Amino acid sequence: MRIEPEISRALAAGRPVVALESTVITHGLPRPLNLETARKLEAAVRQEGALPATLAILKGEPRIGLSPEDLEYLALDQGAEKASQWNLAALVAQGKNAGTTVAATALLAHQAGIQVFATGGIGGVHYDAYDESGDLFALAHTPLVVVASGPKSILNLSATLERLETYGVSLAGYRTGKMPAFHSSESPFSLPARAETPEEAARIFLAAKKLLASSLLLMNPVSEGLEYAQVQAWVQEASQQAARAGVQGKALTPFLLRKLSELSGGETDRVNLLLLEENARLAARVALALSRLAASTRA
Ligand code: PSU
Ligand code: MN
Repeated sequence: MRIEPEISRALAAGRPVVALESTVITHGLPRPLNLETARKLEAAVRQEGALPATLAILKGEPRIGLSPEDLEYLALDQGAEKASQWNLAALVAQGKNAGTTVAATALLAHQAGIQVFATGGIGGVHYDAYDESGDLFALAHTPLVVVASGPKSILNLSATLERLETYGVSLAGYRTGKMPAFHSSESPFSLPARAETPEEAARIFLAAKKLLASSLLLMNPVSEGLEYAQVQAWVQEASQQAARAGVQGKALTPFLLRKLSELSGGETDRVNLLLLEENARLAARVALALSRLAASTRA
């Protein structure tokens, strides 16, 4: 893998770094909104005082941190693939370009020594039987803080929460006891813990690192979301359309996100952008808290 020099210096010095995924750039958002958003997320992390590292596979090389030119190149590549763990090795060996999902980003970020990662919403258990995102496996096996607004609203939310419990992923709501549902700030499902501050989240992660091999999934409710019942109705409609069109596998999540955008007249995209930025900011604050805690234990 290639780590940007600025990022390796920051990591070596214990300064805060936040990993950002890139499937949201290649498959999650329409062009040119994807590039604008990717730039905005990096700027938001910097504004909070941390260093952003957008991860991707470029010409077969896992890249930790992208230059502005690399970011533009990836965002414009219509043929970029979607890297999860099951195709990561082939994409690398065959020299491909790919956006990295939560699953691939978590793995590579951890290997690079990054501790905090921000995304929009995690993949999980779909309504389509036996379709479960590789994100769940990655969360179960990677010691990292993942900041997300819960599972994506297109998923079977209660099944996803149960699976997170089964896999022993540490869960905490950020200032909430109810699981956020991506476009909605609240769902009916209760979380096992909550964190009131970035410091508290950082302390939970430090305890998790000593006890477990899994991630801390910090669930951050979006500040201005959409009503839960309304989003769920759109999700049912979008899921039926996917079933009728025979959309399956890795195409399902991007298809459902586009359908929700159409059904909501663009409202879900507005909320998606907002929550991505809010999660990037919170992740930066958690990374700062982790750096401070590490410095105080060294002192
Ligand atoms: N968050 C967003 N938009 C996205 C995704 C997350 O706001 O497009 C991506 C993530 O990269 C996540 C992927 O890992 O969707 C899940 O895809 P699947 O369900 O096929 O595993
Ligand atoms: Mn899937």
